[in-house]
Amino acid sequence: MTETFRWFGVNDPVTLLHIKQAGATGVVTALHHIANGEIWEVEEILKVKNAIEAHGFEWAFIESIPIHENIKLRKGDYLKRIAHYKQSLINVASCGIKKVCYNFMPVLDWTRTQLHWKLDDGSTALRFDKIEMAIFECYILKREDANLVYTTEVLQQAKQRFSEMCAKEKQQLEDNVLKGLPGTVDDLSIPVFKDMIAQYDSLSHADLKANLSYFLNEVIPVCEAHGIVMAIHPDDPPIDIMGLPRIIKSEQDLEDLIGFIDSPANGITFCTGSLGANPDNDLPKMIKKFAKRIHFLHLRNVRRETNGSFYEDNHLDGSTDMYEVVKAVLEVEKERQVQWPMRPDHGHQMLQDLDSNSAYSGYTAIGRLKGLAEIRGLALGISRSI
Ligand code: DNO
Ligand code: MN
Repeated sequence: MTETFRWFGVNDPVTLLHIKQAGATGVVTALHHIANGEIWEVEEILKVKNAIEAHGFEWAFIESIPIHENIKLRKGDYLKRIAHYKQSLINVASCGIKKVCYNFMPVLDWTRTQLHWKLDDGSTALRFDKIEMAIFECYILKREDANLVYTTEVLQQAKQRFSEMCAKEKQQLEDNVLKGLPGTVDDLSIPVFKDMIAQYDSLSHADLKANLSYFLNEVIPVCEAHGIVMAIHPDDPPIDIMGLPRIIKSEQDLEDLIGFIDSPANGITFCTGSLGANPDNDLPKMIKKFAKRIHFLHLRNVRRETNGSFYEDNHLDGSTDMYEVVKAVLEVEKERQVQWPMRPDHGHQMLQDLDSNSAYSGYTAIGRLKGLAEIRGLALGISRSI
């Protein structure tokens, strides 16, 4: 594995020098200032690339070139948006960056109900609480069919807890759910959000998969011509929420994905946090199975609770056996003579990072540095014994 770190650009309080001190050799970033669906111009790409390389880093992966909603919906000006996407791919390749992460999650990127959930040691973690999600859907979004999705038990608990929440807590929950990553969905209000969701009303899982397949059949030939690989990020959490179809959650979904177009360029970002929240996913087995199509690794651990809630645990703790994951990765790498770029996805907010909330949720320096260091040690130990 090569060690990388996500950087959100010049406005990120976690600077390139901080990343250097964490020991990473690669940086993962995007043109966060370009609106979704617009073309990434060469000049803009080079500015970011030069800043990264001036610090002695490689721009190891683009995360992400986002997919415009009209492409996911295959409606409106989607053909223009696909043409823009192709041009962005050609432009990044001409700058020498040929690895591109993306996701196909409708409306939102990852979704959590708590962004600062307090752990016993005083650090904080991202958390997805099923009851709070039900509260959001039933009482904040007021989605009519929400009560068809949740069990009676969950709905009863949601009703009870909602009745105990003060206005500030309700507002906090709304903010937490709507807070997408920078450059994805900013300043979203409930009415706008409801309209965005409503566009997916008649779209089934099969329809969304067909739209992903259509998109890939358009862009993968361009990738092949320019030596680019694409790597889809799985849905997070790996369940349907707010009535939106989620289509990259399981082993079967990944099999479907690679069947859409048979090319090494049609690849996967193997995120152990996202896939690990689904108890049916056997991660070491999936790493071996999809070895040929994995181009990028996100390593983090979630602790699954009963009823589908989970929180982000330390990288080596939680419901995923990180030893088995890293062992599978290193065995595949050895066999295939490859080195996958890896980043310690999210981390806890801890130590001095608790004094400020300026970093992006999940992307404070110290927690990720700790995760990276733990994984580095684990990998070293395993690599000496296989
Ligand atoms: C969650 C994160 C995601 C990821 C994007 C990629 O696991 O890694 O926010 O960055 O979904 O498009
Ligand atoms: Mn991830």
